[in-house]
Amino acid sequence: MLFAILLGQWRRDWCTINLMITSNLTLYELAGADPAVRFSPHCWTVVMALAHKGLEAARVPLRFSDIHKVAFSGQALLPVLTHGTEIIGDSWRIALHLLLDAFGGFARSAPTARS
Ligand SMILES: N[C@@H](CCC(=O)N[C@@H](CS)C(=O)NCC(=O)O)C(=O)O
Repeated sequence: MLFAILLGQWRRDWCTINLMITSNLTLYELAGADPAVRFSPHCWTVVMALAHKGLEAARVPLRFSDIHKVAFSGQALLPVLTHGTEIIGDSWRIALHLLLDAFGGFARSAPTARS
């Protein structure tokens, strides 16, 4: 019994450590003058995809006048997600990256087509 408890704790710790190592993620999001106000539905799609996968990302609020800061992504819309050295724009492409490519394939459910 004690062994099972310790094993369970170890697995939880390991998953947490693993997540911290693997989720080198930064999400650039549209925000209002108040950076706490995040009103973009496309950015929310990504926030929900991150939550679905249980991933933590650094979230960078950008106002319309700051969008030039994601010029490194080769386009001028938000959201943009960086995952290590990968740069991904477009909420749908980001969702596919999170759900299918990068973090262990399908979790509980994943979309099969954009609707
Ligand atoms: N197809 C893109 C659309 C992204 C998009 O339209 N983002 C808007 C915010 S919701 C934006 O960045 N607008 C900035 C602008 O128009 O200057 C996606 O799904 O991510």
